[in-house]
Amino acid sequence: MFLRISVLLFSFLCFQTSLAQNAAVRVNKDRLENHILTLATYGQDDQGVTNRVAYSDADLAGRAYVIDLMKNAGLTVHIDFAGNIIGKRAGKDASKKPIAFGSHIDMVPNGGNYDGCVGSMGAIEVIESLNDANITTIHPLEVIIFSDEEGGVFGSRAMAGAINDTALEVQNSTGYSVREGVSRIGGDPDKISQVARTEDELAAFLELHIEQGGTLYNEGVDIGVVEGIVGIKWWNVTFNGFANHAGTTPMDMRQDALLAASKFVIAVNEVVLGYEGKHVGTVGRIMAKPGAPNVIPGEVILSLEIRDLSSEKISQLFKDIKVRGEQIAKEGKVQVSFSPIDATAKPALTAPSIQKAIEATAKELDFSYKYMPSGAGHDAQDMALITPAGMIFVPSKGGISHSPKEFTSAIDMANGTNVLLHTILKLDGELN
Ligand code: HGY
Ligand code: MN
Ligand code: MN
Repeated sequence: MFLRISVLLFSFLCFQTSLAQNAAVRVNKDRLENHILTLATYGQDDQGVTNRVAYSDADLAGRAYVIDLMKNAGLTVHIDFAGNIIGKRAGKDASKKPIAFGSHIDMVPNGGNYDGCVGSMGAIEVIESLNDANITTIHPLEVIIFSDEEGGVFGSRAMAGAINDTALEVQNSTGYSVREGVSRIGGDPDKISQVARTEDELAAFLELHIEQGGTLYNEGVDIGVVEGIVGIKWWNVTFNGFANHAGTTPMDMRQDALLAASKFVIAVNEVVLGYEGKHVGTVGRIMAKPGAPNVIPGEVILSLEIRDLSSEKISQLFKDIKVRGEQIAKEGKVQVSFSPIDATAKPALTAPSIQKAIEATAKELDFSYKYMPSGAGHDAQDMALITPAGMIFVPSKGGISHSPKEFTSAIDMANGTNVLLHTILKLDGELN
């Protein structure tokens, strides 16, 4: 009897001690910053600006660095058919579903070193901090570095089973199509459908990310608890006119595709501003053919992007924009056509239970926090289709992002990573 009570008491004390040890663990700020700064050297030019668009040589080199970091942290690493890098760490109970977390390391052209990288290096830092503190979680853990996030959350969409063949033909600024790019990074475009994970495969997904807006930075708030992530739709809009001699064709006889396209750019802005709400619409790319000073442009292809938390709102805005485009084309004696680009991210809400876990963690760690939506797209929005998902935001200086001027301080990155670490530990104790 005495022996049994002693054993019980001993186990209870061990449990309390391990809880106290878990509560005390903190990430290594300097190591995290060092990894961020080293990752930034992959694709860096002489001016110190990094270009690491998905599928570029720089992306390949950056991914190799990240794989090394993951292996050195003791993860068992593999690349799935979509090119996602997945690192696994066993838990105490192999029958439990893994808790997954991660982000992306690819960039937009001329992007910044923090978008995606903070969540990726933060995820690896969580593993290293657990290693340092000798903590084994109950659930297995998975670090996921998603492929080609900036080309329409490709890797996470594949994991959510939302990729069609047309998505493989989308080209990015490297000139590679997704099909070619996926092969370059160790995936297999013909087996993408096998990457899809079922709804009961993961216990949860968490993503740490810079806010990419100025709210946290301007208000001096440490942590953003993300409530939902906007949907994003892209189209190619093509104006076809008639390429003709710019010196001999009178002004009233032209079918100038670029003139019509220019009016369209303004119309997009007017339609978007005509509705109340936080939706946005952008023409971010334009190409005029044949592209010579002495030829009236015969064809213009431009991009159209619309974002909102509501799919209905996106459809309504597109409908109005299309009507305006057709009017402009008619007046300019040109044709217009709209073709969707298969890079759609659906609007997604994060799981309230995970929002609460992030909030409770921020409070325990004594950080100020704020609930907020995300105007940027993220891998978490597709992961939300297959598992309860949550996002942690940290401040981004001046709200600048998709720019080499993007910056998040080492302390803010460490704060967010500590919230990520302790939210994982909290969920590890709470989830089945
Ligand atoms: O474009 C976006 O919103 C994201 O940064 N991929
Ligand atoms: Mn981005
Ligand atoms: Mn990102």
